[in-house]
Amino acid sequence: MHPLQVIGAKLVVRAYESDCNPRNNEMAGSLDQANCFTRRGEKSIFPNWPLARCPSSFSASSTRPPPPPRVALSQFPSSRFRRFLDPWCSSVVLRRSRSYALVWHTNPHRWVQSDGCKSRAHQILCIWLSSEDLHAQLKDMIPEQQECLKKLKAEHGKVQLGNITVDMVISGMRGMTGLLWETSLLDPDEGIRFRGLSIPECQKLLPAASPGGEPLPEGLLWLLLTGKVPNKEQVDGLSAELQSRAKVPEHVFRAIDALPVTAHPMTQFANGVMALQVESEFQKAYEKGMPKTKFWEPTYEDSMNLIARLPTVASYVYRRIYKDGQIIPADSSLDYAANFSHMLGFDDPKMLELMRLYVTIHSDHEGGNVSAHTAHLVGSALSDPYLSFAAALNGLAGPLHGLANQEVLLWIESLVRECGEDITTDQLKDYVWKTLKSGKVVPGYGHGVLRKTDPRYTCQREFALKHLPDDPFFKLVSKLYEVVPPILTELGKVKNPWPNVDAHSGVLLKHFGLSEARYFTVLFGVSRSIGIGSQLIWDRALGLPLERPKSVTMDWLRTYCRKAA
Ligand code: NMX
Ligand code: MLT
Repeated sequence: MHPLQVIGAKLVVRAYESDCNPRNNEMAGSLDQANCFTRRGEKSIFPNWPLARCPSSFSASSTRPPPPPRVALSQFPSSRFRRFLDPWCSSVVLRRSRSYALVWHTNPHRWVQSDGCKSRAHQILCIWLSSEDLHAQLKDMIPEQQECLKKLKAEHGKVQLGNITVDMVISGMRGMTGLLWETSLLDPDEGIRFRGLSIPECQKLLPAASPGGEPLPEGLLWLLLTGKVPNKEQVDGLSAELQSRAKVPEHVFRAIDALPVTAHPMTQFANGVMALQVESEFQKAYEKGMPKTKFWEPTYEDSMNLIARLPTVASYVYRRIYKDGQIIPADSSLDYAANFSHMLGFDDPKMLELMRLYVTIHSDHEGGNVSAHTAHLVGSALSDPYLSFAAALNGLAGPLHGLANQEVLLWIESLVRECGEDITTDQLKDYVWKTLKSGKVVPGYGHGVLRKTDPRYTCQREFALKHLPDDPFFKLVSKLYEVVPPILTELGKVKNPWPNVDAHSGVLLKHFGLSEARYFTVLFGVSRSIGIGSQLIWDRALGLPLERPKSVTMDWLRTYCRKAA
């Protein structure tokens, strides 16, 4: 392969004679392609690059640098670049940033005459990752967003957003605006918007595995982090980057194995996440000492590594508990969600599509929900993303939050056990009332913010109508949609009688064979890492401070109200 050759449709390689600084030479190809510049040289090959960054084995004064050692090109963020570089056999990365990588390599096919002897051609290859690279985009965006926040604070810092009532203080801060959360916003009637895009808009705009398919969660990750809709190449690059980060250290599995196999899957999963923390880049960098302006960089590394590694940890938990510990290795040809489904043991193409949809829609739900808020709170103490996310998982494991998906399927299964599958509307009503009268909530219904049917429920319903319209459990879920809201309304106190995301997810998974309800919240957790990880990066990039709201006692409230009256 010759360096001047155009490789595939994406890589443009040009011979380049003088300055190879990619920042100064935006010459090859379009910006949404990865541009590669090559420069040949036997000596004085580093006029523009700091020598301190070169391998110690050679310097600018060397007439003929020794061939660089063979290095694993796994240091590259994308397997595409690895594939591209492999044919040159021996290459060494001289300098690597997120926006470009400068590589010294020896071309085994090309010999040059120099100082009277023949040697292999050495070349400097500069790969500009440019817009293919998420980190580079973020780096460009951050100063601008920091300025926006500074301006907002300076110009509007004293503007009131509402009154805090005693009710709000007593009732779990409901309706109190108190958090900055950039990645998504929840409207009580419309539902979630990810960086301004509704779920149907995401389904239309985000790249899919095949045309017309469900969005790839990698695309959503890109959107949450940058606010921009990525193209397919960018999403494929991100898939490859996540794959290259996905290796889970052995001790994580041993940490999970230390728990009884009967431990709840969420306990095993959270334990695995805590074990992953051993590799935190943020913790290492903080211990060494780093300026506040750099905090976001190791947070990025940790968040991306965490997101990348969770499917392996989560599927290990599943296979350990339910499949006699028979682990299925990752398939690097698959995207993030499809590979997760594959490692769990489900390869039906429709299940892969379901997993893409599932991971996308569960990823983020603005900042005030228990899991996201917990991560934000813990992260505000500069606890690293692993610690923050493990804390979030423990909140997600509660039945009023993420565990509701487990509760819904168990509740429906117990209904079927009691009344059979051909249940009448009256039987269904009786069952709902029986649940309420026993002091339990109807799982999957109601919400702290939403006041209409959750659009996440609606898109799952549409998925079911398309792929499994005759599934008996789907039919039951549809009947419950007719029966439950009027009953909850009749109860008088329920602010939102409509179904939320958890009312639907279980029956879809069950249809494709993933029927172990106790495991469902782990799937929710894997997905939630995408929203939480993205926001943690922005928390650190924007320099958000320690979260520390004021609390008061009942006595304080009484005295205050007496004085105010
Ligand atoms: N079944 C029975 N009672 C309910 C329900 C329900 N589905 N939803 C709300 N209520 C009750 C609630 O318990 C409260 O009763 P009380 O005054 O006796 O304490 C009353 O109605 C008022 O609650 P709301 O203000 O409507 O709801 P709140 O914001 O406090 O709670 C949930 C929101 C989601 C915790 C609540 O609706 C619920 O418990 N739903 C069932 C569990 C569930 O599906 N959770 C999943 C939420 C989504 N997620 O994935 O996290
Ligand atoms: C979520 O996805 O986090 C739930 O819908 C709960 C919430 O938003 O409060």
